[in-house]
Amino acid sequence: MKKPVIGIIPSQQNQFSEYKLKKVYVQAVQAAGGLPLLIPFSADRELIQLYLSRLDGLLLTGGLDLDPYLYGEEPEPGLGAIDPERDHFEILLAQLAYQQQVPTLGICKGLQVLNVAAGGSLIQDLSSRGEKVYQHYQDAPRAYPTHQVTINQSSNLYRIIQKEKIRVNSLHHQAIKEVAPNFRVAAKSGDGIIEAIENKGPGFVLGIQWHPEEMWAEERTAYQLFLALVKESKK
Ligand SMILES: [Mn+2]
Repeated sequence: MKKPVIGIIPSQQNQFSEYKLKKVYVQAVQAAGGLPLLIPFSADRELIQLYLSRLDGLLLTGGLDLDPYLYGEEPEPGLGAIDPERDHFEILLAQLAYQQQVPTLGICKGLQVLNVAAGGSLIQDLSSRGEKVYQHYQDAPRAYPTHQVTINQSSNLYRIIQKEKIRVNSLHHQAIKEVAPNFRVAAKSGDGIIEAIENKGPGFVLGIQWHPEEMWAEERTAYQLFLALVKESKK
């Protein structure tokens, strides 16, 4: 059986000397019928193109904060740690993948990368917004859903999940500020934070602010996102 090759982007640890990737991302793609392939970072455009030419789909994973310079802002006090090497690689990768209509699912930082790569911006630290926002970095176990999101009924995301309101886990302290022109909002939490974006044009590009990879085994609405990526990557 032919399985679509899904490129997965790792993060770095130990002062950026080692790659690391939570196995749940790999397991979710495997369970959905994809063939996961871990993609190392590169600053070389030609090399990134070569990797992309071998991929049927792309999974952008969670990680550190994005360098605000990439969306034209100076760092605020609440900004967390950044990995400039990953950011520069991943922004270019996301731009090239978008141009070539490689089906892409971005999770957490992955959603933020998709948005910034296409010209959008981020809220650097939600806690600086005071008590008007929910707790978006939960203390609960990672797979446990702690807040609700409302899915826009005219969105592609709604076609995948077929529910208007779902409960999700939440492990982010940044969020989308301005949505990039190519994207539209697909889901929001009750405090007005953007929790999902998707491509307005042709091609499957979906960004999810929560962490379905932590919930896929027990939560159908999380598993459906990986099924959708693999299905689109077979086309
Ligand atoms: Mn959230």
